[in-house]
Amino acid sequence: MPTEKSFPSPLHHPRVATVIGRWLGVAVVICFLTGLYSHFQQDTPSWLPIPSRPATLYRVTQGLHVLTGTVAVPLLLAKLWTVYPKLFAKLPWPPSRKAIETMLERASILVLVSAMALELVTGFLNTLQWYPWPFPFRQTHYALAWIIVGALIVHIAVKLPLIRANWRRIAEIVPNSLPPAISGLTRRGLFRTVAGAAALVGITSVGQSVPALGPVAVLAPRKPNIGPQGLPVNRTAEAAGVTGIGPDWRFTVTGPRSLELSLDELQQLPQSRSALPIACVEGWSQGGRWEGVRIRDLLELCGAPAHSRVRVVSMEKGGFYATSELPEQFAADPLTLLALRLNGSQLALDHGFPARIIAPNRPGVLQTKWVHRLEVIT
Ligand SMILES: Nc1nc2c(c(=O)[nH]1)N[C@H]1C(S)=C(S)[C@@H](COP(=O)(O)O)O[C@H]1N2
Ligand SMILES: [Mo]
Repeated sequence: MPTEKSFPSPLHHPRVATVIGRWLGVAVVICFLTGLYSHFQQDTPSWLPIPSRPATLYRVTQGLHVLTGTVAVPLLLAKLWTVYPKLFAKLPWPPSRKAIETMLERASILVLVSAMALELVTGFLNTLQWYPWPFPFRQTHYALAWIIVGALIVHIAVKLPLIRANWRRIAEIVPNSLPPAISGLTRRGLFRTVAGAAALVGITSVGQSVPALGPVAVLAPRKPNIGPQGLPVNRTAEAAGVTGIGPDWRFTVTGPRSLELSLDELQQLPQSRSALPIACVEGWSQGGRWEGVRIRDLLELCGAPAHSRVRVVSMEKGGFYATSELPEQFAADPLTLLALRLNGSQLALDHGFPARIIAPNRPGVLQTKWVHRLEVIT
């Protein structure tokens, strides 16, 4: 049975754990905060009015969320490698207060590590649009995030003396009795390797939301410029069971004065332009030039107050995304459109023909496609 002493490499040192832990900590905090923001966009508490500007904020926060989550994978592996000899440390015997404390601490680390591993794996599979589990992804991912934060606070509190003692650089002592094969990699060498690995996975995946890095995005599941009209499709019309429209198709707005408009009539209304991204929760984003009718113009046409909430209804039957709601600040924003055109031509069926919602600072899941009804909620 190995003991802690069976792993003599000086890289299993609290200084190494502290440095890599700091990097991981930064990634986890950014990932947590941007994740909270994304969750609240989709499940908005009444006390939190989310602003509709800056228009590209969600694109940035979600890009950062997926980027920091991805970079956390090599950082977590490196951190675990640094500390794994601790698994073989002998428990103080006979059972004393110290032994119980050690057991409790190990239990909290078990919770932390397993929750983090599960969080990163489910998040990564989500970027692949693969949901091979029976539980709802978002709620589970959200609950795990709080477990991680709780366990992390306990972990940092317990380790605080060690973290403080190793916060600053201390001379590296390489015991000269070690064979060169073990003492070969210095701390600095290890830090460079880990930072390099993290940077590499980051740079080769962030291109799914940063077009300039698209060409090197070999790890990105999506190329943001590939798809009809230069925009990826998350759910095709076929998958959503939407087949297009006939001549009798009417767009309706239910409100104080309800409206019924043919596609022709929608096209005759004053058209506005918005340059806005689709920023998918699954990690890709891409800008588009949209043209269509402002939601606030439609509100005015149907005699609704300028600050009304609007329920958006798709022709898609069932499914999580068949309806959405525009809170009043989004409905009132002049950039929010019932879009009919994308990048200079009529919307492709897969992008929501004949009409879809496009609004600033919102997750892609709320940019409802194949819209045929708006309901004013006052
Ligand atoms: N009706 C409906 N609208 C929808 C969806 C859907 O499945 N059904 N998918 C959403 C998601 S998850 C995203 S990211 C965007 C993608 O839009 P695009 O396919 O035009 O790029 O559409 C959103 N609108
Ligand atoms: Mo999405």
